[in-house]
Amino acid sequence: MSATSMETPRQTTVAGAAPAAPFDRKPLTKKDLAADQPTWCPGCGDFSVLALYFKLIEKRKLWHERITTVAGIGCSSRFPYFVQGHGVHFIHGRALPFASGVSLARPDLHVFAFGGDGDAFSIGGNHFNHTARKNIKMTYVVMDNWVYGLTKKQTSPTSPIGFKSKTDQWGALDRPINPMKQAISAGATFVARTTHTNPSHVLQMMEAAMDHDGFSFIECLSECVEFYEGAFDASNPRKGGAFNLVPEDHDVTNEMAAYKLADVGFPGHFGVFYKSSQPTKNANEAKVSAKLREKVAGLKDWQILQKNFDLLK
Ligand SMILES: Cc1ncc(C[n+]2csc(CCOP(=O)(O)OP(=O)(O)O)c2C)c(N)n1
Ligand code: SF4
Ligand SMILES: [Mg+2]
Repeated sequence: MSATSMETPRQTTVAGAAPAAPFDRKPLTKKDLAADQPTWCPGCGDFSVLALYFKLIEKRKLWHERITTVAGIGCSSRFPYFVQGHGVHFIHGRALPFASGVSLARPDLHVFAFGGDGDAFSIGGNHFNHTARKNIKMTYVVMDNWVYGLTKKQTSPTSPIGFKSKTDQWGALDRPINPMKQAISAGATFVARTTHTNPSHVLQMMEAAMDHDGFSFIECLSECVEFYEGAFDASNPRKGGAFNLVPEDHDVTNEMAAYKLADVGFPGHFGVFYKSSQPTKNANEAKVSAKLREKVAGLKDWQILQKNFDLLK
């Protein structure tokens, strides 16, 4: 069979499974995927996340028509600019509503959303909660640097108390949110934590997240060397810190146990905290849609639309 994407048959994703290769075709490599020289500062943790995304695409043979890369606004959210593929650099805090639309309309591809702690938990906080509770199938990687990087050092929702920034010159006063607790309590069905300083672990978490049928969330610590240097040293063995994996006896299906794990002070644990199997909005909507289609069998899509408009008259 020809290897041109024009002739590639549309493939429906089996619930929970990563899109599989329909026929022998060379995987995309970093060379095919790198769109531009990232404009991040030298040493920024975001480089590592991008490199591992390329690795994931190559390893899992995710061709262009099988994935899309969505982000909001921020240094981390520049991500889709640097990926040669389908994607969008959207509005600050609105990556998830956009990603939800793609996910619901295109069950044949996997949506990856990337962004920062501000994008996810400040302006996008409500979208985060609702996308999680609706269990919309996608993978959301929050590159948490505990600061607003792009706008040059304001306090973010994950900045620790006492952090001195342009908005808190005498030190941050407000208690930070805990992304893991937030995700678990919002209803995310896959919740994991990793750090840019451990590349193989980042890749492992991304793969597990992608294979999950539902809303999969990863908090990836990603150091802002410009405005919060050394923030994560305590989690980096090369800087004298400790990288502790989730204990082997942790039950990932136990929500309370996951919550307890998330309560451990920094550097905490790394790995999958929580995973549960719940119906996705994608599956629920598909059922409703199939039922309604039975009632209008034989009509073309535009005729169904016209019927709906007529009802509104
Ligand atoms: C509606 C809107 N409000 C505010 C901004 C300004 N702004 C751009 S990025 C950003 C925060 C970025 O922080 P974060 O999401 O943590 O990403 P980082 O740059 O740290 O990766 C803000 C406040 C904007 N672009 N749009
Ligand atoms: S300002 Fe910080 S987050 Fe932004 S590119 Fe530079 S190091 Fe990375
Ligand atoms: Mg940030």
